[in-house]
Amino acid sequence: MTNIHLLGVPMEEGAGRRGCIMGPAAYRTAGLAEELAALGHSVTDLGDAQPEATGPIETEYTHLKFLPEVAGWTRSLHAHAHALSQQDVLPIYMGGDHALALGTVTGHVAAAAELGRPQYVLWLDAHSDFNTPASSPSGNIHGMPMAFACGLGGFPDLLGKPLPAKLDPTKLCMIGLRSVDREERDLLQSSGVQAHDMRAIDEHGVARILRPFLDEVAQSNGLLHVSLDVDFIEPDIAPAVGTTVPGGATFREAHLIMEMLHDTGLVTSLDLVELNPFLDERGRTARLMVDLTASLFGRRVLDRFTTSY
Ligand code: EXY
Ligand code: MN
Ligand code: MN
Ligand code: MN
Repeated sequence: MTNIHLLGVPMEEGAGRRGCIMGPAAYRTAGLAEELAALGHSVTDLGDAQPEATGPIETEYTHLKFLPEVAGWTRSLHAHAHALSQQDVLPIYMGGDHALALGTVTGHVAAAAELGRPQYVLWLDAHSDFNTPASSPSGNIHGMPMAFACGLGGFPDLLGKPLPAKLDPTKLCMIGLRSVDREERDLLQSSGVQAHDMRAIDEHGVARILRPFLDEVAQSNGLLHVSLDVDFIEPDIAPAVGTTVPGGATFREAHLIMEMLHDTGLVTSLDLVELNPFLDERGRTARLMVDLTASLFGRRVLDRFTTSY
């Protein structure tokens, strides 16, 4: 039994189009809390987080969009994540766009450093979200959170203080990549991120890619934050996302990852991001994300007697 705390993050300013603000409500409507409780977990819905108020944020990179708003969310979520990691709970951040990881990941990394335990991150995404302000082609900050968490240069003062601890890029494993900008790719490779593109899944399967990473987390007594972007999944079955890229993970590949994560018992925090309910088809993407989360928390595929999509 896990003590799960749900925190809604109704933010959309990091993304290039509107709609992710409705994500937390869609997870509640799709029954996330009820599904997790039915698996025997204790579930507390903390309601929605609020951004801190900030003044203007200075930067030489004038193409960065919604800087004060994103900074306000980053400060708030960093504090929430840091505080939640000091309780005996497993937080699920119901996004909201992927810029929320600027706060959640840095908050968990800071808390892990205080504990003296290594923090690992599993990034399930079509994109590596490893742009810096200088490399970003769009100015959309949801394309940058992992570069920020790893301490790459050029970022304005989003956190309101220096990063308390940097994420070690060699402890960051990305799976599902199929849209990486040119300069972003160079940054990824020079940083030593464990990056796996869709071709790696095609050639080896998800189990062979994931298992060595999970073994590494276990052997080093690490903490594991998982960040699941809707666009990791094939858009034919998960259309409710503003950044669809064809050739994503199949239903079974995504579930297998969740099932393997459950078996290890290593996951200590989770982001569910980029769900844009405005783009959904009768709630099917929200329900798929709930089902994947349920697999991560112990639901077995053979226990599913209905297919509602
Ligand atoms: N790499 C592109 C950019 O930086 O604009 C696209 C980023 C999309 C990010 C989505 C959420 O994963
Ligand atoms: Mn993303
Ligand atoms: Mn602290
Ligand atoms: Mn993405």
